[in-house]
Amino acid sequence: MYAGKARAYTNIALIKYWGKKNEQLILPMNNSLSLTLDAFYTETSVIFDESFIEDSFSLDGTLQDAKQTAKVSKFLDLVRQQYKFSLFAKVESQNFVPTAAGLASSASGLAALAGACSAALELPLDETELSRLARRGSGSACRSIFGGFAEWQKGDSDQSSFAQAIPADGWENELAMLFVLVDDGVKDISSRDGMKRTVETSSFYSGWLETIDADLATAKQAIAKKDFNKLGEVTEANGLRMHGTTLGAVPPFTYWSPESLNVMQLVRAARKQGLACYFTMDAGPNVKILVEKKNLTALKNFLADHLSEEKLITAYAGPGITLMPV
Ligand code: 2P0
Repeated sequence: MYAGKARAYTNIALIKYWGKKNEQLILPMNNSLSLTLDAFYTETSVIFDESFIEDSFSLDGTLQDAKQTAKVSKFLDLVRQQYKFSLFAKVESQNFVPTAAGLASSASGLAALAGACSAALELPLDETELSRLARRGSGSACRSIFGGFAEWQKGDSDQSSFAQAIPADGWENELAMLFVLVDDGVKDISSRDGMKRTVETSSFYSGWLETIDADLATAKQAIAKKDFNKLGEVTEANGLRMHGTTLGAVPPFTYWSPESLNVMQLVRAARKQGLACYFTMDAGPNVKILVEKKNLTALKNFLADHLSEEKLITAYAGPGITLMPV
């Protein structure tokens, strides 16, 4: 029997990953930059054993169906193939999210799975290699190997595409991210499908690629200088540009709901009152607001006049992946 367990935290991109140049290897079109957060994480244990006749996967104590298990098996197949191993596995995952608000993340999930596999099989992986392995499960997972800020270097091969930490001299601990949960009845388009459709059909996608390097450079400069407004401005602009590409896709789509737009307007209104805060969004209607810790209470007070408090979840910078006792 080979057993391992890991905990990985989710991350939110400030400069987004949007589009693959190689779907099988999950090589992205552009570099991305994220902040790992403490509020949402996944713990996953993996046991490989001769007695198992197939892979099984349970999430939050519930055994998953064939479709859900197939996604996990696909990753396990990769590990088995890469490390010349043939046993089936029992995978047990627990998502720790403050509410059942659809915030479960493939980043924390696949990073934890990669970590648990590497622990179980005692693979001698350093952080770079673990990041590469997690990337094969889900692109954004490669950034969750690291705490604080991380940049995913797109690379041009399996070998050269991985994330690395961006040291910020502890500045990340002065920041907060406020999640605003937005109810939405619309059926999701997964980020995987959404980015694929955008790359293949959006006439705006070339504009995304033309501006990404400048955004990334601005974000890294802002981190180096601990310049919150500069980081916030480029975060907000880059997120909007990513979402802009979806409107040029065929057929067009958007992850925004009317309530998302309301929250964006509230952030702009807060800024007009002198409160420095900036929004970003991912492949869903929730809005995340980047704010300095010292202004968090003021921001919450401002939002309280417009939103119910249950819609808000506060997150701070989180740590990198940790291996745990089984
Ligand atoms: C990001 N997203 O940088 C971007 C912004 C969503 C919007 O990475 O296909 O689940 O597994 O590589 O990592 C979500 O995409 O996609 C994502 P796959 P993933 O955070």
